[in-house]
Amino acid sequence: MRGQNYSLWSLLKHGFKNHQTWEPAWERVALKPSYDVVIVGGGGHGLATAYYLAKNHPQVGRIAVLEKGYLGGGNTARNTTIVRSNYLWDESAAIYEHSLKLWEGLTEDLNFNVMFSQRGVFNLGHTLQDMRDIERRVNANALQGIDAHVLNAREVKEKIPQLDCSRSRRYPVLGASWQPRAGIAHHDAVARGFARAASRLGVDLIEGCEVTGMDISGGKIRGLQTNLGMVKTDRVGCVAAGHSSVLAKMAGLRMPLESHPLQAFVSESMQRVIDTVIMSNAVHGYLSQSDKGELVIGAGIDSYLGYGQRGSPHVIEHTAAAIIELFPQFSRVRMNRQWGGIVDVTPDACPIISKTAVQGLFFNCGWGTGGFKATPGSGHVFADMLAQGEPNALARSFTVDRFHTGHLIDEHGAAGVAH
Ligand code: FAD
Ligand code: PYC
Repeated sequence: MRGQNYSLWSLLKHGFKNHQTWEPAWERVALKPSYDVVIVGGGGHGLATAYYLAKNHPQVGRIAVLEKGYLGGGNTARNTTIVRSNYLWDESAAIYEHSLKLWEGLTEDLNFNVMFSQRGVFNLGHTLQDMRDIERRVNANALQGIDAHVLNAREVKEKIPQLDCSRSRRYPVLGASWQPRAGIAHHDAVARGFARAASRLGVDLIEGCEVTGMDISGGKIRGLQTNLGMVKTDRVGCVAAGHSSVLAKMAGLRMPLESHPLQAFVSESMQRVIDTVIMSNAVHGYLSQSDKGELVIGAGIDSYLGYGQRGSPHVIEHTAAAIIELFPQFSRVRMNRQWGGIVDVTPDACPIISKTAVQGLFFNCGWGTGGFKATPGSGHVFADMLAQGEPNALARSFTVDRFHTGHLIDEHGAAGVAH
């Protein structure tokens, strides 16, 4: 429990008292009638935004995070926690690498163990075109100062002995890209760590508070309607992942976003067999093993649009087949749970971090299937935007204007999950 201020003695003491004397990690407060800045969405990104805003820009004044459910209960709770920065284009590699560097110091910064484990990520190549794309991306990463390597099939087999690399497979493994500094973190710990740190800096975290409308007049945001009453504010940051289009509509805006289900599932717990993260776009599946011993398995997106957090059974079937293709020995592992989240995908598979036509209203969305890894970086740059009203150098390329100017940043190949 490094970094959490819990000695063994205090764990035993609180454990025997049924946790009744534990201090709450963050303060429960009532919604106030007005704030200087309101962040809509209490997922990892919203909480990170609040934390960096309060920490780096205390002059902005009173900050609230409004969350319709419970903190970190959306995609933050539902994702498979892969963190890496091996994107193709300089703009995205820079923002994800900024995030990865923040991950590397996050436990210390928050004084909360976010269980960031740099166990490496492999992106497998199964065709000559896959291998050409991998080489191109790894070469770009070398120029960007990002640790990435091309491995051939023999080198992959040495590092992942359990992987079936035989040439007779339907999709033989020809090689992989490997980022050693990549890995996984604990999703709940990340949300709680940011929530606790933000609360300690005076941010009001309001759960069960759904934004239902926006007060806009004279082209400016004046306040928000919520199920708990009206809130006056002249600065709003929307960080609502799969529901960004719903919020945009309240302001009369249309974002270039599609909302798709994305599924994952976990197996029963077992001894440690996999100590890294393996992804394959060609067979449509990826996997790691949690600290509890479960195989954490994810799929490509469900192709239809929708807000149901479930997904269709055929995607589960297809993904299970893909995993067995890679690891035939897992065919007898039993699955425990399956779920879906809603991801908001942009036409170029890159996020939108932007002001809008409504003065004082900002959006941070469109992280699609890959936003967990961006949590600290996204919060950091969006906090700058909310404080200064303009994007900082890392966010500048991600404004919504790019869909008018045509300066798209196509990261479909690096998205890691088949779209
Ligand atoms: P969320 O945690 O969804 O936060 C948004 C919050 O806004 C929610 O809590 C929601 O309740 C709230 N909200 C919405 N509307 C309102 C409203 N009107 N009023 C108040 N609150 C509102 N990314 C990776 O980098 N690596 C991965 O391995 C990975 N795996 C994934 C696997 C799955 C199955 C899924 C679904 C996603 C995965 N992702 C992954 C993507 C990642 O989860 C998201 O990009 C990221 O979590 C988005 O963060 P967030 O904090 O914005 O979202
Ligand atoms: O972006 O690396 C990623 C990812 C993995 C699984 C879902 N997204």
